Amino acid sequence: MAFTLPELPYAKDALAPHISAETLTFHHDKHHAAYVTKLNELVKGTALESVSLEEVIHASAKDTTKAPIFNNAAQVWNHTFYWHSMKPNGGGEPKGEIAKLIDRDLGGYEKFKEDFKNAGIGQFGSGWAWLVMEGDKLKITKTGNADLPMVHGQKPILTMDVWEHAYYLDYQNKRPDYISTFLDKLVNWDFAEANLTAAV
Ligand code: MN3
Repeated sequence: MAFTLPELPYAKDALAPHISAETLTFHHDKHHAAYVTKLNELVKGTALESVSLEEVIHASAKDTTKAPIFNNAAQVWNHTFYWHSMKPNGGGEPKGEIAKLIDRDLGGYEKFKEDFKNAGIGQFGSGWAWLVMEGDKLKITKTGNADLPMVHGQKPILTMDVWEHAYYLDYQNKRPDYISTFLDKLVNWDFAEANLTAAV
């Protein structure tokens, strides 16, 4: 069965003015869709055609001859996770267990914001900033290109796309402004809380 492009969990204009409908249209309908199309081309007629997306990612991560499969499969997964990491009227300080772990492991919300922002800014070129569980600790991390926590023994809680295509139409070269807006207006802490519950 072919891999399919999941629908966005909200309308294209639902994150405006912070992320425009134009950005989401290009990002979901063109970029995310292209990764799905390419992945299906690459696995067609192979054993990876009939396994789950996660299995494709794990199988191809360890095999450098399968780098194109890994890159496209991981980007399909990353984007789906990213859409859910945002919501209309999101952002701001979290509540619940995630807030307790941010206090316990990351030095509190203000320190988390500073460090998460720096992870996004400090990712040279394309990639992702993440909140993950590593063992029983909450951690901020970043990955290059398509790389993702699941192949490093970490459980993803939240992600932010820092590829230029995620923000260029709305913020041009100002990646720090996009990141601040992500944190203040868009983060879906309910999604993070659900992922935390599943991870522990
Ligand atoms: Mn992207």
